[in-house]
Amino acid sequence: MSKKPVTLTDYLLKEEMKYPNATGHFTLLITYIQEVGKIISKHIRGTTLTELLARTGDINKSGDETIKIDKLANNLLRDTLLESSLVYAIGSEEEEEIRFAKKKGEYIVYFDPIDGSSNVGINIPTGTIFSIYRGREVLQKGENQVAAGYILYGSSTTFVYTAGSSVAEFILDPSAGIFLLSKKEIKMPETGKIYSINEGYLPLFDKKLQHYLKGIKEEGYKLRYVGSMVADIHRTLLKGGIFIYPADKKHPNGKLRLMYEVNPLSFIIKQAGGKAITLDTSPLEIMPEDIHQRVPIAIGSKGEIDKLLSFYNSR
Ligand code: P6P
Repeated sequence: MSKKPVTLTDYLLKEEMKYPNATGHFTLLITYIQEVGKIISKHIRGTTLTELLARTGDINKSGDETIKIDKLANNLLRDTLLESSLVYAIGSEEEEEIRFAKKKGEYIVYFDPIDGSSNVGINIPTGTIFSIYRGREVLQKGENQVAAGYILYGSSTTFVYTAGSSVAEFILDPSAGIFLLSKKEIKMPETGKIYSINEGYLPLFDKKLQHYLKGIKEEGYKLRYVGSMVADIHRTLLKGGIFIYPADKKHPNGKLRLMYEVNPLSFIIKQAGGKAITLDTSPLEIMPEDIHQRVPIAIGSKGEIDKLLSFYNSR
C-alpha cells in the first residue's frame, strides 16, 4: 500500500498539534500565503505574460519601475491578508506605507511580492518572500519573527519556510495543485566554494572586499549569480557558499531591503545552521527605522561568513 505523500497542509496541522493552545490561526495564515503563491505561479508560468509584463509607469519606494505582475502579486497578497482577520498590518515593497486591516488580527506580515521581477520576462527564477511577526509594533527586530519563508518560481515552484525551529521545503505538484513535502529539516553545509555577488560593481567595493574576492578565486571558488535573491539564497541554502550584496561607493547601505528581503532570508538561513552579517552585527538584531530601509548583507554557510570576517578583522 503506497503511503500518501505529506502535503503542506498535513505538515502545518502536525506542527500545530505540538502546541496544545494553538488557535489554528498560524496554519490558516500560511495556507492563505501558499494559495496566493500558487496563483502567482500560474500567472508567471502563463503563456499570456505579455499583458502582465507591461510596465505600469509606477515607481516603487525602491526606485524600481513596477510591472503589472508585481501589482497583481502585491494586490493579491495584500487584499487576501488584510481581509483574513488574521492580520493587524502588512508591509510590502510595492506599498509606500504600512497598510492596516479593518478586522485586526494578531500577525504583521512583510512581503516582497515578486523579488527579481525584472527577470520574469526572460524566464529566470523569481520569488515571493514573506516575514511574519506577532503584536502591534510594526517595526520590530528580525529576531522577533515568528516565521519566514519564500516561494521560488524556478524550474519547479518551491515553498520553503521556518516557524523558528526547522526549515522545510515543499514542491508544487502542478497537476494536483498541492505542495508536497520534499525536504524536512534542511541543514546547510558548513562551507561551500560557491560565491554569489555582482562583480560588475567590483571597482565600487572596498579594498578588503576586493582582497577577499581575489583570495577565494585563487582557492578555486565558483561564481554563481542569478540576480534574484531568492534563487541565489535557495542555492546557497542547499549547496552551501556565500551570497553578498555589500555597501559600495554608490550605495552606502547596499541595495537589499531589511524587512522583506534580508530579515526573512537571514532567519531561514540561520535556522538551517548558516549565518548572516551586516556591517558589524547580525541583521536580525537591527532595530528598523523605516519599512523600506536597506542594509548591506553577507549570508551563507557559517564557515564562509567567518572566512569573510577574517579578511575584515585581520588586514
Ligand atoms: P543587482 C532584484 O532586483 C534584487 O532586489 C534581488 O533579488 C537581487 O539579489 C538584487 O536585486 C540584484 O541586484 O544590482 O545585482 O542587479
